[in-house]
Amino acid sequence: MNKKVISALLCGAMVLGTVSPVMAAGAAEGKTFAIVTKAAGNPYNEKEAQGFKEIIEAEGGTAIIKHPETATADAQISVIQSLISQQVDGICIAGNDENALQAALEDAMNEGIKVSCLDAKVNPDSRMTFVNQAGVTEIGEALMDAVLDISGGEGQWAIVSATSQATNQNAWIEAMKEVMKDDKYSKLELVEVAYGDDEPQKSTDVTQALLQTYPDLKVICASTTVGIASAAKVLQDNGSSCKLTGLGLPSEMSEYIGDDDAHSCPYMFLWNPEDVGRLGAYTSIALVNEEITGAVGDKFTAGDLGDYEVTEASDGGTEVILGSPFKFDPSNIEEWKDVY
Ligand code: RAM
Repeated sequence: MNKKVISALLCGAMVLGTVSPVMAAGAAEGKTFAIVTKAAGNPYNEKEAQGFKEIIEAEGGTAIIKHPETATADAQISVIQSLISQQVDGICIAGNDENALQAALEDAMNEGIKVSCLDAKVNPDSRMTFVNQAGVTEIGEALMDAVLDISGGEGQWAIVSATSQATNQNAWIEAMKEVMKDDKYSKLELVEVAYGDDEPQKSTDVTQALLQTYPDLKVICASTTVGIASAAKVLQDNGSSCKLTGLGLPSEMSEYIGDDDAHSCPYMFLWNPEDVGRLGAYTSIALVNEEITGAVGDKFTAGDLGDYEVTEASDGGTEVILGSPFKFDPSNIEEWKDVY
């Protein structure tokens, strides 16, 4: 069939309404899409950016990857300003602060740049939609049940988080606290939330400090991939009786996952960070092509990831949820450690 016949048939089908809004091949053609992560030196951020770039380039666009020097709002503001002057078409950002980026991101949107966020959200006025890795409550439940199970149902536990401003971390911590109100967790005592700022050394230091301050600590839940890898090493090297769970990259955690005393982490959770980046890319493309506006009910197809719908987020803005958290334990860690 020649091209004209195919396009005539497609047009006819569209008029009849029989073709669903599948993104055309080369949907990013001639456009520039930036991803701004939290900070350089975080393998999770690098994987997100890798997934983003892969899709933008496969769709014929130009991808710009920006890893700010530090995980701060200020570092991201200067990156956003330079992307505005470069006149990019889309920005997808993992916010280091919920509100502090608003002026810069509003400037970007006023210039016609389509702004979305992924991983850690910025407030509803600062974004068109948020690509969320998994439901916040679902993550909170998975982590709390792990703490309950690994502690044997009672005792002291602590959280190792990233920065105190990280909206994803704070939302998960709030969700855990909410879940913990249920009677079945009544014998658990959350003694401290420590911040390792997604820096390996600081995460190591705060883990050591927790062990010193709370000699009876039963479980540490590290809700960050950087924090969990550092905490795993401290606990395992010390032969500590305190166990670990949280959110980690299988590639960084395989040597620590096990059911016996020689391993610090019985099991943990995550999702595919490359897929977070891929969905961020598809969302940016759909926004730039004005296939969606980021409003509740908008639908689009994200290549092999499947069909997605924009839904209402708990902060009054909107979000697109990638999927559910996945559990990594001794039975499957070998399979996953080479994947991400
Ligand atoms: C860290 C970052 C990131 C978070 C993961 C789970 O790498 O804080 O934002 O989503 O952990």
